Amino acid sequence: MSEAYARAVDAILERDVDLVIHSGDVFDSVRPATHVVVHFLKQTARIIGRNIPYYGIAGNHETPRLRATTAALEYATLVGARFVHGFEPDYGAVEVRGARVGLSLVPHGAVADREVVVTPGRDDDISILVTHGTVPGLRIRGHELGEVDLPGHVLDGSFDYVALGHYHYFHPHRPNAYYAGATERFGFGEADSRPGFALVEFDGEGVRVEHVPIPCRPMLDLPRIDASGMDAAELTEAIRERAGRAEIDGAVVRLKVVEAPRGAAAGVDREVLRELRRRCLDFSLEISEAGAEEAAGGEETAGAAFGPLEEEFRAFVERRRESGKIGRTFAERFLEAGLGYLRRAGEEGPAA
Ligand SMILES: [Mn+2]
Repeated sequence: MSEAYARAVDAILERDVDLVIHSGDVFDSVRPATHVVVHFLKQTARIIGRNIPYYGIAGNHETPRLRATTAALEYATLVGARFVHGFEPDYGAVEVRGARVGLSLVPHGAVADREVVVTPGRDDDISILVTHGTVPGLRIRGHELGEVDLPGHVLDGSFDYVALGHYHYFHPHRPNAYYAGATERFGFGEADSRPGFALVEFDGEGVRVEHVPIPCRPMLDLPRIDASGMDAAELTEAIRERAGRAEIDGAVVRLKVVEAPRGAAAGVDREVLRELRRRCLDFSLEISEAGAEEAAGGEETAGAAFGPLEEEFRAFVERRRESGKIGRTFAERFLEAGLGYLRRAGEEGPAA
């Protein structure tokens, strides 16, 4: 939860919508920090303040493991939004321009470990299913996601629209079932995503879905450098050349170097790196030495134990965040502080 949610609300209010739906993972942990909750409530209240009904469900990140724990999303009711966050499907209906819109709200907790069947309300003019998880056949970067938590029958009810949450990209599952996509990027794995939300229009015949992008800080994953046989000066030049070909100013930038001969990384010109760090909002240079990739089983292996320290630390923080053990804001600060120490240690060298 960050400024991205405020920008999403700005864009929503510019568009004169009749209803707002959040399909889950408002928060990235079961116990979000107080300032994160307060920010969410303030921005949510801007929507309610315009008399726009707001419904939502809990995603996997914010669903408590223990049923006795109250989800932070319950706070949303205090400002007039309705979020279903328990372990049962729920239903709500709202009058929109003379039409009765029925919402079947199926939080992640209701699909996680059992079979649910939901069907549209009998008197609905427009029926919408809101749920959170992985649909069958969802492919990310050519890989089919193994674990499907939204089996076909959950989605088979004859709803006019299915609002899906979980996958961070705007993505059609069926002509009337879309992942809205996330309002911000959650790391370099999503450098190519466009944060935003789905604008859904019903015209009595069918449904039209459009992606509304929202402003975000640029994130660039520069083409990796194969440093086989390069000495420190050549590697410095290759880094300078890669950075020179992209619009890096103010962006969050990552550059991976692989197969660097032993010792070449330590000899990269510090002044060049300092200049890149001045220009970028964040410049992350990830160098792995010759042989490291094979040992780690290729680049897809997140958290392999052979990468350089920076990479390993990033993977560690990312795993903690993914598992919900730490929140996004804390993870960002922790990562920033940790990388700062590592860089300073690297720049000062063992003599200092
Ligand atoms: Mn999720």
